[in-house]
Amino acid sequence: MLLNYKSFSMLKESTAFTRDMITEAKVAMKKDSYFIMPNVYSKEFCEEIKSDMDQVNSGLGVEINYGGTETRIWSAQKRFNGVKRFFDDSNQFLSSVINQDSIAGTVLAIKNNPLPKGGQENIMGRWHADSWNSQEKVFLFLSDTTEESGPLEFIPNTHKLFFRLRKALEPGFFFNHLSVLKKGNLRQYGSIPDSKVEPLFYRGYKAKPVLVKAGTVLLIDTAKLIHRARPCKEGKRYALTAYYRTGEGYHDYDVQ
Ligand SMILES: O=C(O)CCC(=O)C(=O)O
Ligand SMILES: [Fe+2]
Repeated sequence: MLLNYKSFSMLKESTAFTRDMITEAKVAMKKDSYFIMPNVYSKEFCEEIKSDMDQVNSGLGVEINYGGTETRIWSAQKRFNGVKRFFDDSNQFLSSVINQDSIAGTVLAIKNNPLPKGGQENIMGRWHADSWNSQEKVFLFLSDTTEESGPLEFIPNTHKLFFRLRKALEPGFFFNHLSVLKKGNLRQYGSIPDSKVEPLFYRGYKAKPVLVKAGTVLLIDTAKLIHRARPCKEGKRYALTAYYRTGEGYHDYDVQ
């Protein structure tokens, strides 16, 4: 009880997250490794950040991928007021949920336009888990997501220890066992081949695309749950991601 009171009292009046959200998030993270919260931020708040993002197309900490269809703006909390507020809220929220003082290493502001038609190279090989040890991310979806807009999707129940241990032993799933033997290092696959993920769907696992309205927040342990950004085919996708438990300086830039 004392611990709970302490974590509640860390919340300032102004935060977007309620005590009930924290209580429920604690339970959900232990059980499912994710928690979705609709209507945390207003449409106006999201629109302001989107128009800020539209002003930035290049410079320090800005990456353009997928033939110009994706813009990644790193350390966005240092650039935009709205993102700074999300960063502060998210830090307080996550600190309370995991009972550990936490500050996001960076906030990524990401924007996707539809991929050029044809070409499979940007479609396959997207499934992955971020690392072995827990790594929380807090997403704020700034635009409504649809099946076609390239939503984040993940496979529930792949966070369970039994599943992960079994798959760690399966050659070519998380690890390339041949290279482990040869080089003696446990190199994790940057991606899990689609051919290894598809059989999961025949065995009862189901991908869950995060289809939500703008203003929804998702807390997820992306180290544990297998996930991907589904390719964007239609519409625009804007989102923020606060990264926790990342290495020192990971995609953190000294922008003004
Ligand atoms: O952008 C996304 O929807 C997912 C990206 C991803 O893999 C991650 O944030 O870990
Ligand atoms: Fe990831």
